[in-house]
Amino acid sequence: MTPRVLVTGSAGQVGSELVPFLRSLYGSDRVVAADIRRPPGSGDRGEFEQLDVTDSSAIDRVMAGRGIEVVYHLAGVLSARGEEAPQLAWRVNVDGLRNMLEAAVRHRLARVFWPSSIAVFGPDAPREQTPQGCPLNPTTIYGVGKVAGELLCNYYFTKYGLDVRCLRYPGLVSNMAPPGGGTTDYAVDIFHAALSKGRYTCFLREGTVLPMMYMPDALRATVELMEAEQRSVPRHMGYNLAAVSFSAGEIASEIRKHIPSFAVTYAPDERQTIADSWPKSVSDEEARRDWGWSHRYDLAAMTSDMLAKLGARHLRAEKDV
Ligand code: AKB
Repeated sequence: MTPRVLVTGSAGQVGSELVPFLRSLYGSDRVVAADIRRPPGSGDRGEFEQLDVTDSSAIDRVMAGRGIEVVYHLAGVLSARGEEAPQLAWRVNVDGLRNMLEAAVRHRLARVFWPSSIAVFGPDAPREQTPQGCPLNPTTIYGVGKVAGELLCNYYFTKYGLDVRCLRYPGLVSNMAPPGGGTTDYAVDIFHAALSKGRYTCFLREGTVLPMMYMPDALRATVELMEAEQRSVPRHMGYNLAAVSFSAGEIASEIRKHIPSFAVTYAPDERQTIADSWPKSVSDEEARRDWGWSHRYDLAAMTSDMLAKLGARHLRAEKDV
């Protein structure tokens, strides 16, 4: 029998694509979406719970009421927003995770997924092909919370045998969900701007290289990790996960192959400091070895698919006005 799954942060960047993906795999009635607010127009799109993850009694109520067996705990505040509101970031990202892990033990959940990030690394980590095991000294509250969260995940595995699985996502590029408060969001904004205005002002410098991934790869990685045999997942802190690394200038040039007149200017803001503290590329050797991870989308394939999917949606929206 397919287990009953809860996805927190279901209206966020990963959640809004992971929920339909999981429903297509396991059936709509097996996947409950939860977020702090009901997203507009979601009324007829499957089971939904309004849930604040900082409220542990609310988590208990949903888990017991819905008979939850597996959780994808995605609720979180991203890096740039976290620097504006560090207390909120800690409350949601770390206290929320601890509440979820506690509830998972109480309700004897079979498995929990939690997203970590390349933000666990700081300026003293090697910038290229950052290895799985190296100093974790992040300089953002988001990164500090991700390190604390990974340690919590490992603690709950060691102390209570809770099967927590965790990926260090790179920056994610999605043609569905709008970005919200991340440092890598420029790589999504740039596509919308290219299609709607033909020009874009980027908040990072042209040469800033970051590890990135197209959302279909991220969804597949998440489900492949969660479906892997327990013996193939010896690591309960975050696995490094990689696909492609590119600079802001390189993605602009790739888009220009499709839209030759696309113009980009660069006006770095405070997010540049965050980007400068992160790796340019990470080594995901362990994920590839342990549970057979392999990415499918490079920069060219991601750009073609993004422009095709977003372009069709922009055309439809224009026709509707
Ligand atoms: C962010 O930019 O905050 C996230 C991340 C790399 O974790 N996309």
